[in-house]
Amino acid sequence: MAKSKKSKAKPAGAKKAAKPAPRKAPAPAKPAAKALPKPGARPIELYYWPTPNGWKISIMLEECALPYVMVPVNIGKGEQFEPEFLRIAPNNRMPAIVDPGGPGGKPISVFESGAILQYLGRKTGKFYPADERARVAVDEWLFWQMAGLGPMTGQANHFLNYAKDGNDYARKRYVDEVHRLLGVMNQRLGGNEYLAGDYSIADMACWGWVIGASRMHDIGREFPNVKAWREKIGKRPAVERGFALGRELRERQNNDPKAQEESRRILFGQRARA
Ligand SMILES: N[C@@H](CCC(=O)N[C@@H](CS)C(=O)NCC(=O)O)C(=O)O
Repeated sequence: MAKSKKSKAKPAGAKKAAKPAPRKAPAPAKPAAKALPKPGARPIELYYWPTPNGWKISIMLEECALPYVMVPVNIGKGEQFEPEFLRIAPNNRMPAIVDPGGPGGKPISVFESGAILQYLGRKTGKFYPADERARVAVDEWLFWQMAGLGPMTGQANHFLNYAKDGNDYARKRYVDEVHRLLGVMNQRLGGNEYLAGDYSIADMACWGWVIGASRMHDIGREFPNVKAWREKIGKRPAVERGFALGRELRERQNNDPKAQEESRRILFGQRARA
């Protein structure tokens, strides 16, 4: 990929950090055996902030031992609106990736975490079976997460933590829906070790959101199969590394009340920008 193209793909906000921050393996997890890049191959750029949607991709990259660099997109500062980021992720949401070695050996950018997981699964042949029946099962649970568990847990979190006052109906609606979804998952995991056959991108997609949902419901008591699954997956070294990626960025922001206030102003009440 030409140099100028690469810099085009980078959000301007990330320029403050001069270069993409290289991926750092967190201390407790064992380093991954990196897949050897082809001579001259460039790492995948991961546009990222440490949230459940971001973790899906850092976990998949770690699981596949793909070389990558993380480019922070500080969504609390509005870096998701930088024109250069919007060029690769027009929905002003992270995660997104740029793979310099895309189809035909040419760069490709991908936004939407489900599409990224499927792309990486097809690229590597890992965690996304080629057999059509097995793939349909993975897609079912992946889309279940994308359309259900993720958005509903996100809304429940909003009404529990950011917009409590006067919103009893909304809070109950979303917290109940998360409860229903956890019940569906618990049922599924009753007879299955993972959501769709072997450990797959569907499990990776759901895991971070189950961490969030576990703060809303007592999953140990009500959904023991979900809890056992969450813990088993959480112990995978690649999951530990993917989950830890950029944690310090978020902690820095969480410890700064001014940054918190600014972040709410940017994240809430968004409307179309002409
Ligand atoms: N459907 C998208 C959702 C991504 C998403 O909601 N990302 C959030 C962080 S978890 C974000 O970038 N928010 C920025 C904003 O709200 O402006 C995906 O799965 O990739």
